[in-house]
Amino acid sequence: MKFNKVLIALGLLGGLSGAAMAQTVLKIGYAVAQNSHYGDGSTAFCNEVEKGTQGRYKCQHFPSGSLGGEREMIEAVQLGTLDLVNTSTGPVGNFVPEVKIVDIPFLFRDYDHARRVLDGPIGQDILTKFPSKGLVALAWTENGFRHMTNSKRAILKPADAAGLKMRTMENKVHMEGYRAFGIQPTPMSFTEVFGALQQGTVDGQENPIPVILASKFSQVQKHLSLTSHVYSPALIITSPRLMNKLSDADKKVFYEAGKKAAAAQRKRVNDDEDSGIAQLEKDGMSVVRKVDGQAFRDALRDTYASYSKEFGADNIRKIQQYK
Ligand code: EAX
Repeated sequence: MKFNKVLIALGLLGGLSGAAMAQTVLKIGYAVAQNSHYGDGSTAFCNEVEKGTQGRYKCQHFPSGSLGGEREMIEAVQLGTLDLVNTSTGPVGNFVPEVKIVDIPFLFRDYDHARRVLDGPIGQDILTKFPSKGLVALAWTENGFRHMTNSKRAILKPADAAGLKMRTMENKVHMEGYRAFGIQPTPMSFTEVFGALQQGTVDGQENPIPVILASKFSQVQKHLSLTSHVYSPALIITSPRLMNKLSDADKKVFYEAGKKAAAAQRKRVNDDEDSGIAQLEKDGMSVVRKVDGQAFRDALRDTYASYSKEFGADNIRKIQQYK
């Protein structure tokens, strides 16, 4: 009799641990190398999910655009062939138009301003617009303030950038602004940028320091100008399909993991900004620190009039004046 009880207990234990330990592997994709701000953010997210679900969920990383560019990965999340993507807002406006307003050049004063707007009611309200598009945005992570690089000449003011063929993200708000600087914007997926710079298909591109570092653009670009012409937010995005499978407790874990990802990714952006410019100089880039920012803002005056028509002057002012 006693032996049976032990057998039954063992059976139950085996069953329980088997069931409890059933593990779901989630695929998470991002366009930049794993040793980067995106890698840090995604790793912090996955560690928190694994810990918070006692190992019932863990991640498999697909960095460096190994599953395609950001637009393709967002489509894959919508289709259910990818579970998670950590992406810039670059192509997101094509899926969720309400996001486009945060891509306006010179909209944010500095990192503190941008982070508080996105974590505050304005940013959180934008996240509520995703489910109706078959997506769920778990949190605002970060790409960083974008700067211009090119192989031709130093850029101090718009006139220096005029005529340059610059790769841009697939983002109409950016392209409209860059045309006002006289740039010929050439939208392409991030997965093609290094090759296009190397072959000279384009003269330059624009990205935050962490991306320029992680993607070794110093090997194919001579000039870096610290234009800070636009703040580039990022997001961790999944699908209603995945979220609907989660218990309420696990949903909480995923949103908490989003916060952890944001903190880790923003920290890496800060660190890369602190040490990265000197590193890029060491790697042979010639850096313009004193850019005429006002001249770039002035060049955007008419474009801001069209942004106001598209997004509403009040909405833009609300963000600009957010304390
Ligand atoms: O999000 O496409 C870009 O230039 C982005 O900054 C890059 O994919 C990282």
